[in-house]
Amino acid sequence: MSASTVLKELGIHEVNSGVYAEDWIAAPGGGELVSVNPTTGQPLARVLQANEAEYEQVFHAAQRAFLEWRMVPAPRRGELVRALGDALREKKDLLGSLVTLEMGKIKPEGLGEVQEMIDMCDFAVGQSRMLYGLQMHSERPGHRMFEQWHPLGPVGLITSFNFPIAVWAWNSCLAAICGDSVIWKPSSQTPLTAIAVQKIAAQLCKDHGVPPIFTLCVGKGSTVGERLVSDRRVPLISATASCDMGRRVNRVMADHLGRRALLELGGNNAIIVMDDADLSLANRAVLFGAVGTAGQRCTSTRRVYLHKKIAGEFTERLLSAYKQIRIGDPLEEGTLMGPLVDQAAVDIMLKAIDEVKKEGGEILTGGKRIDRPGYFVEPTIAKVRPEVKILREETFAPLLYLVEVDSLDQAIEYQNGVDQGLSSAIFTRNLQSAETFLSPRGSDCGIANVNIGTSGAEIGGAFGGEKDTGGGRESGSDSWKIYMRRQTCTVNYSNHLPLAQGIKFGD
Ligand code: UN1
Repeated sequence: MSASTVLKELGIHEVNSGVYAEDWIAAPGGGELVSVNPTTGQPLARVLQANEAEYEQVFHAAQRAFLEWRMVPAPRRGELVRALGDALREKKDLLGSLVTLEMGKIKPEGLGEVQEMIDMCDFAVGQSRMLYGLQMHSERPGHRMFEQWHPLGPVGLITSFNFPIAVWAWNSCLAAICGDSVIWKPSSQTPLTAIAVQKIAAQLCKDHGVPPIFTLCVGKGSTVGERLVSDRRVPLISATASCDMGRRVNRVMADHLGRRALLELGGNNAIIVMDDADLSLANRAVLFGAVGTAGQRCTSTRRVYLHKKIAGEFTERLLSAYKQIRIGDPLEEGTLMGPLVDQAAVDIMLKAIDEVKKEGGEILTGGKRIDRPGYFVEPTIAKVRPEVKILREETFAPLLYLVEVDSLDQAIEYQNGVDQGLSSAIFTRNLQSAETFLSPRGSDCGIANVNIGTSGAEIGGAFGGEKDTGGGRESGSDSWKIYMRRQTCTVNYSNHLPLAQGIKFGD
């Protein structure tokens, strides 16, 4: 299918409104944005962004929708999300292709992204009947005590280019069943994918006769982003971004007590390969973790700690696997790695490679930009000493560092010795090593895996990380709770007024 067919089928025109309040705003006044195909460097289409006044319109629409939606029973809210899942199933191929066109990940990963949305819909439909609160036994006779969960309000959602729509689904599906509305500010690198999803979601609300709980506000970070983050009427900001951007969000929100920030920031993830590991498994995991999505996942593998006994053999195997990587048009079958998202991403990678060299690292393969249109780079492996500074930074690119270690303890120390704490993995056949890695003195990350890589997490678990990764948790497990407010209630059905803690007061 050609690019123009994909765009046409998803309702994308040459110029598009990027702002949806109760309906599409015809000609938003916040300036034009050009969406570029990173494979060719050529424009795909243009988008008109929101200005401050249009942000206000979006906020009010989301607020009005919330006031109505919060009174709809949660299982009925789930029906909307079920229909969303059905619509996504129908459009899976088109949306997957658009993700590939606009962001540059290979088509199977584009399809995987849409599948992640579909899975999230299924999960949320079930969850809509399981917004459980606990019941406690009151210490007072004739009293009942329990907690209940109420909808929170309009949720501000800031998403990143690398998972332009899956992260929308993680948040929006749960927000919807929890009775919230959503104000979505997508990445300026992937506005078309956002518009395509918004069209589907908005139409569903209309078809189901429910308030327009999904809104969209494409705009500059300096106008819409700042406004959303500093808007105290928005009780929750869920942001996937860099650590620097997360720090900014936290600083601004610190002035507004009670507002919540759900942050999913930089990863800098590591894999430990022990001397008893299945090297073929470990190799495949490192390959997918480092080269998949051209190294542009938060969960991408950046560092590998190799036990010295297998370091040589593992490195040989990995280098020969890197020779097989087919780089090219991500829509073409058989391609394993597409382009980086833009020129800035290429520059950042090349700068990091310079840094590696300056610090005495050895480039084992790659290291250069590829001479063709678009933003292609060579997947790169560098052998470095454990103390080099660049190991502490997350470079959002296919740049992998190999480090030799003497023992499990040393590997864990190095792995944990960075500021970020998203995903981690160990390859070993030794139960003690595996369990030590998972124990309180093991990995300090939000995700810790044994014999699988750092990336490609399922939606059923809570997703997120510790330290500079921001501490937020999204998608599965009990992540729904952040989209609701907890209320503890005590009901007295007796004729007496006993006080807690046995206090006697005036009788
Ligand atoms: C991200 O890169 O922001 O675990 C999310 C994974 C995906 C999600 C990554 N399920 O790689």
